[in-house]
Amino acid sequence: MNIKTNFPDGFLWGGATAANQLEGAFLEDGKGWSTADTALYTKERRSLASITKRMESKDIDFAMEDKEGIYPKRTGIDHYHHYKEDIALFAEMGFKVYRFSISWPRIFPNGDGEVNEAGLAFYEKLIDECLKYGIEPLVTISHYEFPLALAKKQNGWESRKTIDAFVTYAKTLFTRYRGKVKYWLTFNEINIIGMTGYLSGGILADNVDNFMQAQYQAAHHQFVASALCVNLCHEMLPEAKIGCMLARMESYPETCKPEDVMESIYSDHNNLFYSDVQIRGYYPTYMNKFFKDNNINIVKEDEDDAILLNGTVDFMSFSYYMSGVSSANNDGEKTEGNILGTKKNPYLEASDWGWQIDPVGLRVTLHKLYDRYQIPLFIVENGLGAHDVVESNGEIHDEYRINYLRLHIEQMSIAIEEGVDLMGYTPWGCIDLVSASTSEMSKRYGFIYVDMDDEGNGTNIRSRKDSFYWYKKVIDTNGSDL
Ligand code: BGP
Repeated sequence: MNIKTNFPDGFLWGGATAANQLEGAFLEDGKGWSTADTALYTKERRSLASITKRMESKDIDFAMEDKEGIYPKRTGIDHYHHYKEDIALFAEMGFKVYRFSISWPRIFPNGDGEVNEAGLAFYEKLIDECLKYGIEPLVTISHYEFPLALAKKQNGWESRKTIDAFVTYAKTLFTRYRGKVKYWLTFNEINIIGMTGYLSGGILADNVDNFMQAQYQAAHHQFVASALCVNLCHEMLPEAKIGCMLARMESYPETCKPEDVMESIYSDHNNLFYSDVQIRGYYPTYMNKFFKDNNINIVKEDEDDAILLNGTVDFMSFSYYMSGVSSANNDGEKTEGNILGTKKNPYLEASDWGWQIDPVGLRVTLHKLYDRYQIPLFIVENGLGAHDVVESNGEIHDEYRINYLRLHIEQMSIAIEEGVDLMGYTPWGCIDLVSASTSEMSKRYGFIYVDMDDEGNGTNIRSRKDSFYWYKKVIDTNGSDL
C-alpha cells in the first residue's frame, strides 16, 4: 500500500535494544553484577508482577548470584560476541539510528570506584561499528538495571549518594564517546521506578519501611541526577541532544461519564508526572495530594529546585505499545498491559500477551505530548511481541508484525502532517531478545530472528524475517511505501 509520506528528510529510522536483554557475557571482561542479573533468574520469577510482589514481601534470594543458570536472560542473544554481525544486519535494513543501552556495571563493576577499561572499549567498538555504516548511536545510559554492589551498599537510588555515582558514570561515557554519540537518554522508562523499585532502582525491600516513600525518593534522586547529566552533556558535548524517556500509558475514559474522564486525567497525572518534571523543570502541584495521601515526604536539598529547572531535556522520547481504559468502576473484564493491567477496550484487539493494539492511540498520544510540551518527540520503542514460526525452508512469515508496524507508522505520518514534531522511530527489539516482563525468548519483536528458546537452548543463528525486507523498503522510501 502506498500513502503520501510526511516524514522529513533526516528522519531517524532505526531500532532499539537494551544491554541486559541481549548482550549475554554477563560476567565477562570484568563486568559486575546488575539487578537485572538476579531479579529475573528462574521461571517462577518470570512476571513483572511477581517481582514487584517479591520486592514488597522482602524476599530476594541473593544466593542466586553464585549460581550459573540456563535461563536466557544471562546469555541474552550473545550480542556481546555477535555485535558486528548484528549491526551489519541493521545496516542492511538501512538504519539511520541504533538505540542501545550501556550496562553501568560493565563500566563500573561496583557502581562506583574503579572503572573497567574493557567495558568502555567494548562500547567504543560497538559505536565505531555503527558509525562505519553511517548509523547514529542513541545511547540509553540506564535501562532497567542497576549495579548490584551499589544496591547492597546504599540501597540504590533511595540514597542521595547514588546521584554522584551516576553522574560520574555518565561523565565517563561523555568523555570517552565525545564526538561519536550525538543522542543520549538518561533513564529508560523513568516512571518504572514508581512501580518496581528494584530493577531500575536497586532498592532492596529489606532496607525500607515505606516502600512507596523509597520509590518516590529514588525518583527524585533520578530527576536530580538526570538534570545534572543534561547540563553536563550540554557543557561537554554542545553538538549532542539529550532526552528523557517515559513508558507512555494512554488511558481513555471508559465512557463519557464525567467520573470516568476524571479517572483518565488521574491516570495521565500518574504517568506524566515524570516527564512534567524533566521537561518543565519542576514538580507539578497535582502530586501534592498524592504524596500527602500516601505519607510520602520527598527530601530535597536547597539546590535541587534550581538543578531541575536548569536541567530540562532537549527532546522527549517514549515507548508506546498499547492503550488502556480508565474507569470509576472496577468491574468488568481486565487485560494484561505493558507494566500495568487495564480494563478491556471492546474496540481493540490484543496481542498474545493481552496488550491492546491501538495505532490511533499513538496519534492521540503524539498530540497530547506535543500539545503539552512543545519539544521534539522521539518514539524509541513500539512493536508487537509475538510467537514466530520458522517454516521448513527457514522463512519466517510475520505479516502480523508488518501490519502492526504499518498501522502505527501511518498514524505517525498523519500526526506529522497535523503538526507534531517527530524526530525518529526505533521499534523495540529490532533483533529478537529476552522479554523484560516475562523473560521469555519466545516473545519476539525482531525483524531478525534468533534461534534460541526460553531455556537458552539454540544455535544463536540470526535470520531475516519477512518484516526485515518490509522495514528495509519503508526506510528506503522514507516511509512512503508501507
Ligand atoms: C519496555 C522496556 C523494554 C522492553 C519492552 C517490551 O517497557 O523498556 O525493555 O522489553 O517494554 O516489553 P516486554 O519485553 O516485556 O515484552
